[in-house]
Parts: sequence; structure tokens; C-alpha cells
Amino acid sequence: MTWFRDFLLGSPAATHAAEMDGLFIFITLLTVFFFLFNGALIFYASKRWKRRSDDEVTPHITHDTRLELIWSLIPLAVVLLIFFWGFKGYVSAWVAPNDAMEIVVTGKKWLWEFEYPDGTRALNDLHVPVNKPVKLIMHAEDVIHSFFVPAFRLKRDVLPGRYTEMWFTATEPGVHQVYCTEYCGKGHSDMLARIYVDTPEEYEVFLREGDEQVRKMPLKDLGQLVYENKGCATCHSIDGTRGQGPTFKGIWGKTERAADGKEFLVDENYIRESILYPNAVVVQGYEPIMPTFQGLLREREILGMIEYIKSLQ
Ligand code: HEC
Ligand SMILES: [Cu+2]
Repeated sequence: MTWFRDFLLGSPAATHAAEMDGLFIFITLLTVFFFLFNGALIFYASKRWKRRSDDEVTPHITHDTRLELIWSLIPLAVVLLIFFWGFKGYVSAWVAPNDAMEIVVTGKKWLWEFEYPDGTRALNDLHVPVNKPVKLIMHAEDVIHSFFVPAFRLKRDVLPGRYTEMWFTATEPGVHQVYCTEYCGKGHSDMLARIYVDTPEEYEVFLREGDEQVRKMPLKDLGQLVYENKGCATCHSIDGTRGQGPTFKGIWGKTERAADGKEFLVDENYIRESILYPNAVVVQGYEPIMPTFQGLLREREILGMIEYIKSLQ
């Protein structure tokens, strides 16, 4: 049966996912069974009781208690089974154990921000230890988003002005895709995040030093990775086209004009300032909508971004 589940849903990667899959597959097969069974009955009846001549009269049948009991009680039992099965899964999926590690999730146009118990913050890449219950406390800064992890079979709306929760225990080390599933504007389909399920050792290293990419990659490649994974790409292009923000292509070393008419030079310090204090200088012709990345990018990632922009001539 696992091939059937994997075909329909992908393999489950968190504790209660398997239980949900059981119910899902049960309902799917039940539906298929009744589709065929009812179809066959209709087909049989249409042949068996077909009117064969013009003067044939239909017998006057009013009631059959035995039949009525059968088609009431069997579906009732099936529906009750689905209800209790689903209710049990629902409770275990939404009530987190007390010892769960808590991570605060903030959704905003168009990225996901994660804050760990020790104050570490991360963008779009969520690292969690394997086999440990993790509880996400989620809220949005602007509009409604929705946090969906197909491999965990979990999805929950993320709302401004209210907290929603989700919890899971990841069972296998690996990487899982997260989608935003509430249409939230132009960058909605780019609002992607990844959950990295780490071994306990990997997780310790991540909290201490950031992930391996940040520590070891050449600066320019790291900058490209930041560009793709940390939300810059939703607003800035690298091919010269205008997006929500100015393109990165060819801006290095140029003199640009700010909204207040002052001129400025695009150099290392300007790029750094744009990332940490985006509203300090607003480029002419653009809205001041860029969020600050203060505390969200490590020093090395900012350096990488500078090298990357330099390389886009
Ligand atoms: C929500 C959209 C948005 C996101 C996400 C975003 N920016 Fe911006 N960015 C803008 C806008 C709009 C401007 C122009 C207005 C301003 O200067 O604040 C801008 C300006 C800039 C500038 C100055 C460009 C110039 O031509 O002078 C740099 C550099 C920059 N952003 C870097 C980044 C980096 C690096 C990231 C990702 C870590 C990022 N931005 C993410 C919208 C965004
Ligand atoms: Cu969204």
C-alpha cells in the first residue's frame, strides 16, 4: 500500500502524517468502492426492470423496512468511524506536547522569518532537530498567508493580529518544501521556505555558526544564494527588468538619484545600508516597501550580496 500512498501524497516525514494518510486512503478507497458499487447497481436495475412493452404496469411498491435499515445503518457506521478516526487525528495534530520547542514564525510579503528560543533568526530556511517535537507560533505582519508543509501533511493560516499554532515531530533527516497557500499578492508563488531536519549535532552547529553554506561558500556564490533564498528575487531582478524594486544589473558604481533629489553612489556602504536600513535612502521612482533585513542576514551574507551585485555588470 505504501506505493499507493507515495503516489498520491509523497512519503510522510512527521509523526502524525502517517495516521492522516491512513484515513485519507481509507476515504479514497471507500469512495472508489461506492462509485463502482452504485454504478453497478444502477446498471443492473436499468436492465432488470426495463419496461419491455407498452402495456406493462409498474408494481406498486411502498416500503421495505429491511432494505431501509441496511442502507441507513451501514453508512451510519462508516460515517461514525470516519468521524472518530478524524477527530483523534485532529486532536493529536493540533495539541502540542508540553515539552515542544517553540519557534516563532512571521509571514510577510513575501518571505518567512523564523525566530528560535535562543534568539537566532533565520529567513526562509527553518532548521529543526530530528525526533523532537517542534511547535510553531505563527503570525503575519501584513496580510493573510498560509503555512503548508506537504511532507508533514500540515497547513495552517497565518494571520495578522492573531497567533496560530502548528506542531510536528520530524522523523527523518532531510529537506522539505514549504509553500504559502493563501494568495497574498504579486510575490505569492515565490513565498517558499524549506525545513531542514537536522541530526542533533548538525542542529547545534547551525545554532552556533549558521549553516554550512554561510560558513564555507565563496562570497559571490553565497550572495547569489541569499538573492534566491531570502526573498530579494521577489522584488529585484538581475536581468535589467524593473520589479517592485530596482534591478541589480549594472547598478554597481553608478550614481543614482534618491526620492528627495539627492545623488548618491552605489558602493559597499550604500548596499549595506540599503539592506539594513532600506528607508534611509529611497531610490527615486520606487515605493519604500523594502523590509529591513537587520538581524536576519549574517555579516558574511551581506558581504556575499555586495560581491554578487558587483558581479552583475
Ligand atoms: C518587498 C520587496 C523587496 C524585497 C523583498 C527586497 N527589496 Fe531591496 N528594494 C526594494 C525597493 C522598492 C527598493 C527601492 C526603494 C528603496 O530604496 O527603498 C529597494 C532597494 C534596494 C537596493 C538599492 C538599489 C538601488 O538601485 O539603489 C538594494 C541594494 C537592495 N534593495 C537590496 C536588497 C536585498 C539584498 C534584498 C534581499 C536580502 C532585498 N533588497 C529585498 C524592494 C525590496
Ligand atoms: Cu503569502
